[in-house]
Amino acid sequence: MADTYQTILVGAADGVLTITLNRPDAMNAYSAAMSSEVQAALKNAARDAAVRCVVITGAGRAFCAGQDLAEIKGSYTGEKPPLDFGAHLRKHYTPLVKAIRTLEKPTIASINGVAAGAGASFALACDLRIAGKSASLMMAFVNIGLIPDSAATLTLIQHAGYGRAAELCLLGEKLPAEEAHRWGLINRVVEDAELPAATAALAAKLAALPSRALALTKRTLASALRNTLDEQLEYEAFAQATAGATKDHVEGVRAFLEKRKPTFTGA
Ligand code: LHQ
Repeated sequence: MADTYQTILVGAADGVLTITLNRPDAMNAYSAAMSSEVQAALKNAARDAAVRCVVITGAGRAFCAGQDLAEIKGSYTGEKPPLDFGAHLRKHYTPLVKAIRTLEKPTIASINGVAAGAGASFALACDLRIAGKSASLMMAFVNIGLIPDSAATLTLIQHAGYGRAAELCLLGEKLPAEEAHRWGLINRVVEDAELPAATAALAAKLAALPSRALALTKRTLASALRNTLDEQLEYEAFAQATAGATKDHVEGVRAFLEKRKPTFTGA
C-alpha cells in the first residue's frame, strides 16, 4: 500500500524519489508532522534499492519557510510552557539533517522559491542545489532572535567560506539565487519555468550513474571534512578498493574500451 502523507507529496519514477513539501499556504513551513513525514520518506528511500536519487522541493511559491511559527505560537502567548529549544531541535531537525547527509544516494534540493531559516538549512544539507531565478536563501533566524541551526553554520562555511556565511547569518537578508550561485551556495540557476525539467534531467543523470560509486563518493567527501591528509589518503584507498570490486566499475571500463555507452546496474 502506498504511504499516505498529510504535509508532503512523495513520487517515484525511474529511480528518482521526489519529496515535495506541501503546505503552500504557509510557505511550506516546517511543522512537527512534516518533520516526521520527511524523516519517514527518507528512511524508506534509504531502504529501497530502486531509489537512486532523492529530490526535495516545495509546492507553490516557496521552498520552505523554516519552523512553522504558528504551530509554536502557544509558547509565546503563555498558553503553553516555553519551548525546549534543544529538545525541539534534537527531535525534529537533527534527524532530518543527518538523514540527508548520510543517505547513501545523492540528494538534490530543487529550490523553487524562498528557502528561509531551517528551510535554507535543509537545502544546504543536500548534495546539490538547483534553483529557479526567483528563488532565494535567507538565514532568517537572527530576525527572530535565534541562531542558525540544522547545520547551516557548518554547511554555509563549507560551501561559501566564513566571510559570506557570517554576512548571511548576521544580517538575515534574502540572497537571490543568482548571487547565491556566484557565492557557491547553489550549483545551477535556471529560469523558473525550466526548474522542474532541469531538476528531472539532473536527477535522471545521477540515477543512471553507478550507485555504489556515488554512495562511496559521498562517504569519502564527508570523511574529508574531518580527516588529516594521511587519514584521507587511507580512506580513499579503502573506498577505491570497494568501488574497484563492483560490477559497475568493470562495466564502465569495458564500455570505454569498446566505445559504447555503459549500462550500470548498481551491482
Ligand atoms: C509562515 C511562515 C513560518 C508559519 C511564512 N511559519 N507561517 C528552530 C528551533 C525552534 C524554533 C524556531 O525555529 C527553528 C528553526 C527556524 O527555522 S527559525 C526561522 C523560522 N522562519 C522564519 O522566521 C521565516 C518567517 N517568514 C518570513 O520571513 C517570510 O514569510 C518569508 C521571507 C519566508 C516569505 O515572505 P513573503 O513572500 O513576504 O510571504 P509572507 O510573509 O506574506 O508569508 C505568506 C504566508 O506564509 C503568510 O500567511 P498568511 O496567512 O498571512 O498568508 C505567513 O504567515 C506564512 N508564513 N513563513 N515560518
